[in-house]
Amino acid sequence: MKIAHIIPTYNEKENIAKMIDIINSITERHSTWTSDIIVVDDYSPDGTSSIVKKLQKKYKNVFLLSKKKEGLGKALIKGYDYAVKTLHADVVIPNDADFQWNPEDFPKLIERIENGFDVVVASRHVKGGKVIGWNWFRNLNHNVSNTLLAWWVAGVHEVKDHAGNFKAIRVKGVLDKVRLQNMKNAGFSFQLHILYELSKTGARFYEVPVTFKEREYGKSKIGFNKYYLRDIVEYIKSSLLIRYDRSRVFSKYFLVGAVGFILQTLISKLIITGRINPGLAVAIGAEGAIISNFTLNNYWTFSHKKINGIRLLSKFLQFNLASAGAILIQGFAVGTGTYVYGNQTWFIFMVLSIVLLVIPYSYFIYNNFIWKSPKNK
Ligand SMILES: Nc1nc2c(ncn2[C@@H]2O[C@H](COP(=O)(O)OP(=O)(O)OP(=O)(O)O)[C@@H](O)[C@H]2O)c(=O)[nH]1
Ligand SMILES: [Mg+2]
Repeated sequence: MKIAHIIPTYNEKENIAKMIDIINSITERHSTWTSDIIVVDDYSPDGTSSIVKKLQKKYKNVFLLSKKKEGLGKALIKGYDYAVKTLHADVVIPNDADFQWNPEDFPKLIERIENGFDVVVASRHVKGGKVIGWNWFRNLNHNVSNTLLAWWVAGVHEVKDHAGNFKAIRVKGVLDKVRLQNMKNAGFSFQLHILYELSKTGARFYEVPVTFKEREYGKSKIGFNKYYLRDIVEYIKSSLLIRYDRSRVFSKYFLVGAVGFILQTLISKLIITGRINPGLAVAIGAEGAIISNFTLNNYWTFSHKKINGIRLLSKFLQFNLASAGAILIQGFAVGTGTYVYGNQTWFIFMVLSIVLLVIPYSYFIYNNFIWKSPKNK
């Protein structure tokens, strides 16, 4: 397995050599792994790059990408891109240089990739994971970005820890599907955005519990500096854009449902006028709507999780079953409503049951059963 480690650096002269040594010594213990190490340095004034250049004489697998200071996001985009397009890695592992994430944990991430997961996130928020030593300011920062923005506003629920850098990502069929060149994040919003982009590829996510501690050497780049406000504004913007993008799926689903409804009405009407049993006519109309819903949803609404080949058949049967559920829900709601309020109210209860019950029910079933992301744990 060809692994590319990506280490963004800004003033990490105390850390970078030790980090490279450790990654290489861990890799040596695994005969089936090879490691490349990409350091993306923003012309650190402390001379980080000259340390890396010296190490390049000792290690042939160390690559240095130097660029002007633009922020963590831009550095990571450059590193990911190099790992995929130039080094043709199988797995990409970004990590910080400062040892807050323990590089010794990287084999645990790879193990899950070898088990078939595509994105394995080192996590502080699953059982067994923890943070040591954050002050109230870092806690507040993290909770606002991770819980309020990433989880609630953006609605990225594939993982619980969205903010960290340390993770392992499969390239083939996953990271190589993400258009890195379209990602414009300058700051730490990249971490959330890349998780979202990866989720759209249908990737299987897993979170490995780890301990995150304080840095021993060098200074943190988080805090009140000239990039701080820019990065926060960008994070809020990213969260809202992700929410908007996700709601596009819902809008498409809604439109497809409306087309299905019209189709069912038209088909039923056409057949009814042709002297066949009205019950049969409505049933044929319903199946017409089911076929249209399934096809349009598969090739449009959920095209990012498209079902292909032989699975189309079993999924179509499942879809019919789900639709039968929707019919039962409507029948029950209209039956009960008209029983209490009289037959003339049937239309009100039909509309209410569609809006309040059938639309959320079907959306849930489609997302979690028919077009579910092949998931998680
Ligand atoms: N190339 C590059 N690397 C950066 C930039 N900002 C931060 N880094 C690196 O990204 C990693 C994470 O940055 P930190 O400052 O440790 O941020 P953090 O871990 O979120 O914050 P702390 O918990 O306070 O350390 C470190 O390896 C930094 O050197 C940047 O603008 N450009
Ligand atoms: Mg740090």
